[in-house]
Amino acid sequence: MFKQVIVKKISKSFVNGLTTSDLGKPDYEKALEQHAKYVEALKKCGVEATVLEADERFPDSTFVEDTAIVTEKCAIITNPGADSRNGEIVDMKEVLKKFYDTLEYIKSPGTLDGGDVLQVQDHFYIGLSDRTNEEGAKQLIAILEKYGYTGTIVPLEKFFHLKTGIAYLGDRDMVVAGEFIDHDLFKDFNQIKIDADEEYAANCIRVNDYVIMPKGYEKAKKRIEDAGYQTIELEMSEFRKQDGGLSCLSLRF
Ligand code: CIR
Repeated sequence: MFKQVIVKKISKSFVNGLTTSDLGKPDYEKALEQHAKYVEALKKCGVEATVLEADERFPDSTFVEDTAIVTEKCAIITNPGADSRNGEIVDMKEVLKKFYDTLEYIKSPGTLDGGDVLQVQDHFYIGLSDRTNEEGAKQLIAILEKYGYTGTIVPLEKFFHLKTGIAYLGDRDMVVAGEFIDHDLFKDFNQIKIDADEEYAANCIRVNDYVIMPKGYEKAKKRIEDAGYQTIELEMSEFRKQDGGLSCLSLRF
């Protein structure tokens, strides 16, 4: 059960954030609207939302997921791999101090983005990407082990972040796309497979009684619903333009 989420409002500078996509510049007003609906959807799932003010210094700072790993037993401040995003952790540290007695830290030369970390009960999968290096992943596993958790490193082939292509829904149900379909590490889960033309839908989140997923991916929606989940669909077009998915917009704990 998640009780809390942390989200951060979009800054006007958001439109100048990092991206590898060729989908064009986001529309700030539209993004604001989509973000408001995202927060509304989370509240519908029964969580309390801490909504942080926008920070113009950091265009990508609405993607709070990359700045921390939050669990039942501990919170870890990451060391984001993109230089322009690294300073985002300074404020997140202060916010998380309100929820956790102690904080752990990923330290240089280790780098790690929260988007590369997938929790499956007491086990964590950590993707090695352009943002997360082996040193960062190893530091994270060492920290998690102090709290009784375990971790596995997953080298990525194509995906931007690990969770760009995979989501854990609970009860051994795993949404998988691209390189994660029939991947050795995930083959023993009940795989809900996402077709190549709907890959963006693999980044969805289970929040209590609902799976929140991007709008417009009918095959993915049906497969998730056929697996027994109630879905909430959200328009994500403006975040997609900035390489952002649904999970990136919140910390859930
Ligand atoms: C970035 O490049 O860092 C942002 N434009 C997108 C971050 C997306 N975060 C995530 O997938 N966890």
